[in-house]
Amino acid sequence: MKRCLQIAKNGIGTARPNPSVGAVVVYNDTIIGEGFTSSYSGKHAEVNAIESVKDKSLLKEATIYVTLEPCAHFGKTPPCADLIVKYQFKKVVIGCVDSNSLVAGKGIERLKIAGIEVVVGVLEDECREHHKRFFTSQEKKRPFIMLKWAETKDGCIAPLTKGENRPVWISNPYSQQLVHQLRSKEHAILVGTNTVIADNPKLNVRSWYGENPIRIVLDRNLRIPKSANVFDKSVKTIVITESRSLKNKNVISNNVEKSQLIYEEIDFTKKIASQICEVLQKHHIQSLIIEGGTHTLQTFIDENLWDEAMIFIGDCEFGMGVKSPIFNKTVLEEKNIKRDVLKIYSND
Ligand code: AOF
Ligand code: ZN
Repeated sequence: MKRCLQIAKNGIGTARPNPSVGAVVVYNDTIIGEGFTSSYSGKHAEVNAIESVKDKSLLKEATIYVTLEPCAHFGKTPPCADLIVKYQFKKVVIGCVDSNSLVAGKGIERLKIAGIEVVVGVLEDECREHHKRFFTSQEKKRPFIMLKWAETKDGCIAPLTKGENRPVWISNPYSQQLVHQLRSKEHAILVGTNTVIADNPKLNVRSWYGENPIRIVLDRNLRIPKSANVFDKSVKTIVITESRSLKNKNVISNNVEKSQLIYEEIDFTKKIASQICEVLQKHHIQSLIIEGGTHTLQTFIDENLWDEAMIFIGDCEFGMGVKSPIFNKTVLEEKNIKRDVLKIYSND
């Protein structure tokens, strides 16, 4: 199962919104095949693992290990459980159950009915952690949300003065690379209007390899200039705005699938994080990294819509500056939910 988790990492960022599953075929204590989920709408991990086995006659005596319950439905591909039954595997070892209602135990049931020995729950926590983006979107009907910011030793996220000096680099070059690695794993990246106007970020993956996330920008009054990097059309950008401003500017969003620039309307007078989550769910966006600014991050914290936070803490001090977001301790305690807050210091 550890090997399954290792190879499953290869599909993060490409399999989505499918979970990147890892599968390993073992015969006589030897790995004879392995595979992970192909790019979206492609083959599932089990299919790739089985196809990689040269001598299919060995499968009758083999065990297949998978991080996620084999599927039982006809989606973009036929059921993996049927394929495992067809080859009469001896045993199937599963990391965790698939919470997709189309599967949810039906894959396990099908294998058992066919007389195959099934073991469920091997490295279950690690497998659920690996599939956290998929599980969050299936179970909470919203994307997995990672908060990310850099702050100074005195708890500032940005200097007070805007303009020429921005963006100000708080953390070190290694953390910049880590941020780009994080971006390559997440499906979308979100920032608020002020961050776009002050920093003109590209929000893409540069110091790492992998796919660029879809850019989500909040722009209530359509204040972001058309020349901003987020509108360079190199990556899909979704602008979250207010219907009033959309009507005023006469912007039409059509052909949503193909368009590189999409406008979505929400009501900014109500809680906005939950509305943003609904928009992202509609676009099948499975995970989101929020990179600021303070106000945007704080909105998601206050509405309790986040899963992990990564905070880079630099060596410098701003004295006067924009304060970084604050976690609401009572929400954490009341909800008793496992929250991951990772602090990374400049000299780490
Ligand atoms: C597996 N193995 O490698 C993955 C599974 O539309 P489809 O056919 O691609 O099915 C997508 C669903 O299948 C997905 O929502 C999840 O429940 C499961 N993913 N299952 O047996 C895999 N990626
Ligand atoms: Zn499958």
